[in-house]
Amino acid sequence: MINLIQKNIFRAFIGFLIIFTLNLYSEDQSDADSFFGREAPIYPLPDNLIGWIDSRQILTLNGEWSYIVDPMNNGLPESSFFGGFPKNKIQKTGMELIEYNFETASKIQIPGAWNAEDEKLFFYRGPVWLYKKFNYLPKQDALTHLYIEGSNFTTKIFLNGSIVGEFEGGYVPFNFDISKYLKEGENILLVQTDNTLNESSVPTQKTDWWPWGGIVGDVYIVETPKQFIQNAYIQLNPENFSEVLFKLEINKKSVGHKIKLEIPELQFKAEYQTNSLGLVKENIEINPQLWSPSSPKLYEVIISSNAETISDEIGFRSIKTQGQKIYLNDREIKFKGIAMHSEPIGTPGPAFSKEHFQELLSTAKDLNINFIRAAHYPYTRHLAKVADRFGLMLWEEVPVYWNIDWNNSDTLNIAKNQIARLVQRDQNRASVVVWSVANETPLSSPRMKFLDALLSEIEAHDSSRLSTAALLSGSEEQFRSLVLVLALQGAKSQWVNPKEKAIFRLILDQANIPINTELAFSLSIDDPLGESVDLISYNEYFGWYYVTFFTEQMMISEGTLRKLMFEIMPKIKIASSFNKPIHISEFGAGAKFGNHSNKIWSEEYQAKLYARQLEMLSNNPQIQGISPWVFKDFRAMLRPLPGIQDFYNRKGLIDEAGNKKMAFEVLADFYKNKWNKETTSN
Ligand code: GCB
Repeated sequence: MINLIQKNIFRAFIGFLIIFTLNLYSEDQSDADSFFGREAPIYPLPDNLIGWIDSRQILTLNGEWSYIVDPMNNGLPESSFFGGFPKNKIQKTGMELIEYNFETASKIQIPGAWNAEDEKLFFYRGPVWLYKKFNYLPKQDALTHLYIEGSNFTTKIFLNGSIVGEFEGGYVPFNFDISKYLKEGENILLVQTDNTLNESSVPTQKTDWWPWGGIVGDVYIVETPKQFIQNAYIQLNPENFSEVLFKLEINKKSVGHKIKLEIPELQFKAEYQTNSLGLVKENIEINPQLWSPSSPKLYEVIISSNAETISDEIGFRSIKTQGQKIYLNDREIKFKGIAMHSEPIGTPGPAFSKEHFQELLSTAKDLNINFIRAAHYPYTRHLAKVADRFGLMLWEEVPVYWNIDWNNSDTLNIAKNQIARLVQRDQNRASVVVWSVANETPLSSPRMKFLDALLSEIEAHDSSRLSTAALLSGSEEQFRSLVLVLALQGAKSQWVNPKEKAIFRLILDQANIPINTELAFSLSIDDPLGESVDLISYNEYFGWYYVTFFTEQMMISEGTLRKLMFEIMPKIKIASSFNKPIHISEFGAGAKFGNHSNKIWSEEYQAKLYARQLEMLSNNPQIQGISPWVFKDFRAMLRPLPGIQDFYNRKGLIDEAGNKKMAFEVLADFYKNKWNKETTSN
């Protein structure tokens, strides 16, 4: 008998040796498993997004997690012969060969970016594994989901050694049904987050913000009944302010599912049943007090079925454009805004919590704003929730930034998924009045097709808000005329030195323009995307970048051109061939807090640029909104200048610690005292 066992063991060992050796030397890599890797398993995609998350049955997994950096991407089951990290082999006797250990690995706080929390990972771009142990008692007759509010940028999830799935595209929430993987007692969740960006990702490789890696939003275990309310939309009917539109969907297409809707403050209570598609669609007569910046009224809305109750605080308002004006609740309004990045005051890394956004928004309110551009990607849901309460209107955006791979259908799918998830999550936020599909995307026909597809995706979910994209505009020819306007100013100005004056005269002579000509620079925003969007948004940098471009060409010093630019700015005309309102989505200048001089990077230069810009913009009647760049200095790999930038973009009105620069007051004063007081009562 013993002999037989020994023989079998010996056979198995020889068999293993043969397979192992064959695999080592196998030429056909696509063949079964090899020493160097295995065929990648299928990673399922997330389920439909669960809405109204804050009122669900939740167990939070926020808090301390362990992490291991994996620059060679060796921990995936498909890339290592040892079975990968998800196997989570445990040391029992001290004789097991294991070259990783999550129990003794360094710890990190989740939500949070590992490149913010570990100095060694500051510039790192690649895979990092996150590990969390939790106790659980699986429920009968219920589903259990894993909900992650945002994870950058490719995320693979394993639970108790099994593959749960994968999600590509950061910043937005996603969820998986994990019921079948859960055990009673201790469970081990392992998440691989990879912040590598490539040519076809969204955003693409080059961005002027930090690619924070890791789980950057809440992580929850969510319990629902087997048949549950997937999401519900309840918003004012823009055509009739005493009516709201109510749409609800359950996870299974079953007819006759009973739903109760209550708005206690309005003494409203009604019951509905789902149709054969599992939907409820109703126009409901109520007479809500409307939400507005001066009166951000929210109502408790409760939805229930036999098995569950969900609720939210919801405001009702309308937003539209007509001709060149914007109307909130049918009253004209201007967007008195500021642009932001999602980074908290005083703490490095991404902003993700209610507290982060409360601090950011309450400081931003000192600017007398009513509007925030949340650039350039979705923030966590807490932003819009806080904005709802603070009475701030919001522009939300997806990271279709600069040059995306317009022809790549995978890229388009990532972007579509991002905008759809953002809309589905924030569709009941009164504060959200603008969806933006892109920032500074160069003209081409594949780009038009791509962006039109994103606009249609929005339309499919929500047509009640304004659509836009921050455009780049102005043809080369238009900008050539800026050279002439600068030359005219230079030829006339007393303070210009004779040598430069002579150059200006020469430029004018060559263009056949007499020195006493009155010529103002006009910029026309005519990007064809203007046809498809409600709001014509435009980023411009008069007084900052739009000077540097011309110095070499004109052989004039940058100092002279900057001074001349400030002189001509108030007369610059900005308009669009589309009969729609213009929103100046960016302008700005870099300044280091505490740096005082009359040179660039000083607070004085930034403040002066703001004064000139605001004069220019208020002289242009088609401009109905602005959101200068930017509220706070933010981390940016493109900004290395030692002593000034040190990897911060310095265009903030406050620095990273919250210190206000001089331009802060210039903008605050403009919004308070100068910009069309009559349209601010809303
Ligand atoms: C832009 C971009 C923004 C940059 C900004 C800058 O036009 O939209 O992402 O950070 O300029 O500071 O140059």
